[in-house]
Amino acid sequence: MTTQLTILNGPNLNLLGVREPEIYGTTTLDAIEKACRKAADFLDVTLEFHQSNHEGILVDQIQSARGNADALIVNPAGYSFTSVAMYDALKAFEGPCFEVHISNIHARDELHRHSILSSAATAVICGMGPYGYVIAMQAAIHGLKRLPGAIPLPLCPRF
Ligand code: CA2
Repeated sequence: MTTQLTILNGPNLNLLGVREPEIYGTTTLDAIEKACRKAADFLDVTLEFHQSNHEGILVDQIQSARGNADALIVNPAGYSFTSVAMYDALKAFEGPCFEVHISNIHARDELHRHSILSSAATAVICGMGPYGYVIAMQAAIHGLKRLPGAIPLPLCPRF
Protein backbone atom coordinates (compact mmCIF):
# COMPACT_ATOMS: atom_id res chain seq x y z
CA MET A 1 0.00 0.00 0.00
CA THR A 2 1.53 3.34 -1.08
CA THR A 3 1.15 6.23 1.34
CA GLN A 4 0.18 9.52 -0.27
CA LEU A 5 0.83 12.89 1.42
CA THR A 6 -0.45 16.22 0.13
CA ILE A 7 1.25 19.48 1.13
CA LEU A 8 -0.62 22.74 0.47
CA ASN A 9 0.81 26.23 0.76
CA GLY A 10 -1.21 29.41 1.00
CA PRO A 11 -0.84 32.95 -0.26
CA ASN A 12 2.50 34.70 -0.67
CA LEU A 13 4.54 31.64 0.26
CA ASN A 14 5.82 31.77 -3.33
CA LEU A 15 7.75 34.85 -2.10
CA LEU A 16 9.70 32.92 0.52
CA GLY A 17 13.40 33.64 0.46
CA VAL A 18 12.81 36.72 -1.67
CA ARG A 19 11.19 39.13 0.84
CA GLU A 20 11.23 39.49 4.67
CA PRO A 21 14.16 37.06 5.30
CA GLU A 22 14.37 38.31 8.92
CA ILE A 23 11.00 36.61 9.64
CA TYR A 24 10.81 33.74 7.16
CA GLY A 25 14.50 33.05 6.41
CA THR A 26 16.21 32.74 3.06
CA THR A 27 14.94 29.31 1.96
CA THR A 28 12.70 29.43 -1.11
CA LEU A 29 9.50 27.41 -1.49
CA ASP A 30 11.21 25.57 -4.33
CA ALA A 31 14.00 24.49 -1.95
CA ILE A 32 11.38 23.40 0.62
CA GLU A 33 9.64 21.29 -2.03
CA LYS A 34 12.96 19.66 -2.98
CA ALA A 35 13.68 18.84 0.70
CA CYS A 36 10.17 17.40 1.10
CA ARG A 37 10.63 15.25 -2.02
CA LYS A 38 13.91 13.89 -0.62
CA ALA A 39 12.16 13.15 2.69
CA ALA A 40 9.32 11.48 0.77
CA ASP A 41 11.79 9.17 -0.97
CA PHE A 42 13.41 8.29 2.34
CA LEU A 43 10.04 7.76 4.05
CA ASP A 44 8.77 5.78 1.04
CA VAL A 45 5.68 7.91 0.37
CA THR A 46 4.36 9.74 -2.67
CA LEU A 47 3.96 13.49 -2.41
CA GLU A 48 1.80 16.19 -3.93
CA PHE A 49 3.07 19.72 -3.26
CA HIS A 50 1.07 22.83 -4.23
CA GLN A 51 0.97 26.57 -3.60
CA SER A 52 -1.86 28.95 -4.38
CA ASN A 53 -2.68 32.56 -3.64
CA HIS A 54 -6.39 31.83 -4.05
CA GLU A 55 -8.68 30.64 -1.27
CA GLY A 56 -11.08 28.77 -3.58
CA ILE A 57 -8.23 26.86 -5.20
CA LEU A 58 -6.93 25.83 -1.77
CA VAL A 59 -10.46 24.68 -0.82
CA ASP A 60 -10.61 22.67 -4.08
CA GLN A 61 -7.21 21.11 -3.31
CA ILE A 62 -8.30 20.15 0.23
CA GLN A 63 -11.43 18.57 -1.26
CA SER A 64 -9.34 16.72 -3.87
CA ALA A 65 -7.23 15.28 -1.06
CA ARG A 66 -10.37 13.49 0.25
CA GLY A 67 -10.18 9.86 -0.81
CA ASN A 68 -6.81 10.57 -2.43
CA ALA A 69 -4.31 11.56 0.27
CA ASP A 70 -3.70 9.64 3.49
CA ALA A 71 -2.68 12.82 5.31
CA LEU A 72 -2.70 16.52 4.63
CA ILE A 73 -0.04 19.09 5.57
CA VAL A 74 -1.12 22.70 5.18
CA ASN A 75 0.65 26.02 5.63
CA PRO A 76 -2.42 28.23 5.18
CA ALA A 77 -0.30 31.43 5.54
CA GLY A 78 -2.53 34.51 5.69
CA TYR A 79 -5.72 32.42 5.36
CA SER A 80 -4.94 30.93 8.80
CA PHE A 81 -6.54 33.98 10.34
CA THR A 82 -9.57 34.45 8.11
CA SER A 83 -10.70 31.39 6.16
CA VAL A 84 -13.87 29.73 7.41
CA ALA A 85 -14.05 28.06 3.97
CA MET A 86 -10.69 26.33 4.52
CA TYR A 87 -11.73 25.43 8.08
CA ASP A 88 -14.90 23.73 6.77
CA ALA A 89 -12.94 21.90 4.05
CA LEU A 90 -10.33 20.68 6.56
CA LYS A 91 -13.08 19.43 8.88
CA ALA A 92 -14.40 17.32 5.99
CA PHE A 93 -11.00 15.70 5.39
CA GLU A 94 -11.11 12.30 7.06
CA GLY A 95 -7.36 11.71 7.61
CA PRO A 96 -4.83 13.45 9.87
CA CYS A 97 -4.12 17.07 9.05
CA PHE A 98 -1.01 18.98 10.14
CA GLU A 99 -0.91 22.77 10.17
CA VAL A 100 2.61 24.12 9.58
CA HIS A 101 3.98 27.62 10.09
CA ILE A 102 7.59 28.46 9.39
CA SER A 103 7.59 31.20 12.03
CA ASN A 104 6.42 30.88 15.62
CA ILE A 105 3.03 32.52 15.16
CA HIS A 106 2.55 32.67 18.96
CA ALA A 107 5.49 35.06 19.22
CA ARG A 108 4.16 37.31 16.46
CA ASP A 109 1.99 40.40 16.50
CA GLU A 110 -1.74 40.15 17.32
CA LEU A 111 -2.68 39.90 13.62
CA HIS A 112 -0.58 36.74 13.11
CA ARG A 113 -1.21 34.98 16.42
CA HIS A 114 -4.58 33.21 16.29
CA SER A 115 -5.06 30.65 13.57
CA ILE A 116 -8.75 29.78 13.27
CA LEU A 117 -7.73 26.61 11.39
CA SER A 118 -5.82 25.04 14.28
CA SER A 119 -8.89 23.45 15.83
CA ALA A 120 -9.50 21.58 12.56
CA ALA A 121 -5.90 20.23 12.61
CA THR A 122 -4.58 17.07 14.25
CA ALA A 123 -1.48 19.01 15.30
CA VAL A 124 0.25 22.32 14.69
CA ILE A 125 3.98 22.71 14.04
CA CYS A 126 5.32 26.24 14.12
CA GLY A 127 8.57 28.07 14.67
CA MET A 128 10.75 25.26 13.30
CA GLY A 129 11.53 27.08 10.06
CA PRO A 130 11.25 25.13 6.80
CA TYR A 131 12.19 21.94 8.69
CA GLY A 132 8.65 22.06 10.09
CA TYR A 133 7.44 20.58 6.79
CA VAL A 134 9.71 17.53 7.16
CA ILE A 135 8.69 17.16 10.82
CA ALA A 136 5.04 17.23 9.71
CA MET A 137 5.70 14.55 7.08
CA GLN A 138 7.31 12.31 9.68
CA ALA A 139 4.49 13.02 12.16
CA ALA A 140 1.88 12.20 9.50
CA ILE A 141 3.47 8.86 8.67
CA HIS A 142 3.94 8.13 12.36
CA GLY A 143 0.22 8.84 12.86
CA LEU A 144 -0.60 6.46 10.01
CA LYS A 145 1.62 3.80 11.67
CA ARG A 146 3.66 3.51 8.49
CA LEU A 147 7.07 4.79 9.64
CA PRO A 148 9.94 2.87 8.06
CA GLY A 149 11.90 0.67 10.47
CA ALA A 150 14.94 2.96 10.26
CA ILE A 151 13.03 5.59 12.27
CA PRO A 152 12.70 5.04 16.06
CA LEU A 153 9.47 3.45 17.24
CA PRO A 154 6.51 5.66 18.15
CA LEU A 155 6.41 6.74 21.79
CA CYS A 156 2.84 7.99 21.96
CA PRO A 157 0.02 5.41 21.82
CA ARG A 158 -2.64 8.08 21.10
CA PHE A 159 -1.82 8.15 17.39
O1 CA2 B 1 5.21 31.35 9.33
C1 CA2 B 1 4.45 30.95 8.43
O2 CA2 B 1 4.66 29.96 7.77
C2 CA2 B 1 3.21 31.79 8.11
O3 CA2 B 1 2.15 30.90 7.75
C3 CA2 B 1 3.56 32.68 6.94
C4 CA2 B 1 2.45 33.67 6.59
C5 CA2 B 1 1.99 34.45 7.79
O4 CA2 B 1 0.85 35.23 7.46
C6 CA2 B 1 1.64 33.52 8.93
O5 CA2 B 1 1.34 34.33 10.05
C7 CA2 B 1 2.79 32.61 9.29
C8 CA2 B 1 2.92 34.67 5.56
C9 CA2 B 1 3.42 34.06 4.31
C10 CA2 B 1 3.92 35.16 3.45
O6 CA2 B 1 5.25 34.90 3.18
C11 CA2 B 1 6.00 35.91 2.75
C12 CA2 B 1 7.30 35.58 2.46
C13 CA2 B 1 8.16 36.53 2.01
C14 CA2 B 1 7.69 37.82 1.84
C15 CA2 B 1 6.40 38.15 2.12
C16 CA2 B 1 5.54 37.19 2.58
